[in-house]
Amino acid sequence: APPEIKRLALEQKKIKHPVGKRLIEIALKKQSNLIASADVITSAELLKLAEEVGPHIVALKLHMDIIQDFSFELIDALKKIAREKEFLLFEDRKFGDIGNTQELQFKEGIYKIASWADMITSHVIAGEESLKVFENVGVVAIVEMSSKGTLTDDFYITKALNVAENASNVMGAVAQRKISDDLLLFTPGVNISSAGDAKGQQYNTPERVCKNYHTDFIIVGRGIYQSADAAESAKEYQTKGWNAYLESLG
Ligand code: S5P
Repeated sequence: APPEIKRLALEQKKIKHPVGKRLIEIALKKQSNLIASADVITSAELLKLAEEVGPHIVALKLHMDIIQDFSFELIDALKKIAREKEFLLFEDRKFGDIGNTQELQFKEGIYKIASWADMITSHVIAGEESLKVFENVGVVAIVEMSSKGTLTDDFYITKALNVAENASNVMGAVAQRKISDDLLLFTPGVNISSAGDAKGQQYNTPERVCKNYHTDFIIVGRGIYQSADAAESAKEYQTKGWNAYLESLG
């Protein structure tokens, strides 16, 4: 597709948040709408994966609380790779408590997420004011989950999107459906070769989520980090995701 279509596609979104703008900038530059989910459990595995997938992604999604040997040396090393390979650090903490507790979980404890994360995920179940504590970070609201039997029904999703759209620090939402142009849409549960797992996860292809849901960013975990060659499969998801995204523009 011609470059002007690419520009239009992402700029049509009315994203005001600086982290959202930065993510769009990286996506256009790298021609990628891929976020790799690094659900590995050691620092060594995480750094190796970050190096391998780095050139192909716009952000690396993390669950820092599953790392057995967490340290701030890991954070420094990750930040260095993120700078060199141009991607953002996205902590998938899925906060879900009152504002005061979320603030402590965000800023304090072992991980001090506020000191290094560019983006975080949060449930919006505690209401709009509870989100105010996430300062200097792009918030991605969980409005709909990918798993079988999730409680995020249409009624919940409508209300959750309303909270997300009214909070100025929210730059996007995680969902399995089209949402408004005021938020970036992030869709996990993406896998080329699997339909799901035995623990409720449900998968769609990059084509399906881009064309049917008008997803901006696909999130891929096991499809990449469990493959024989993470760099090669990240490249494949990058190409498939970006092509599907361009085709979804019609
Ligand atoms: O609804 C959701 C929301 C998220 S953020 N469903 C999800 O699967 N996720 C996350 O995406 C999940 O926590 C995991 O880190 C990733 C999916 O991993 P995969 O291995 O199933 O691709």
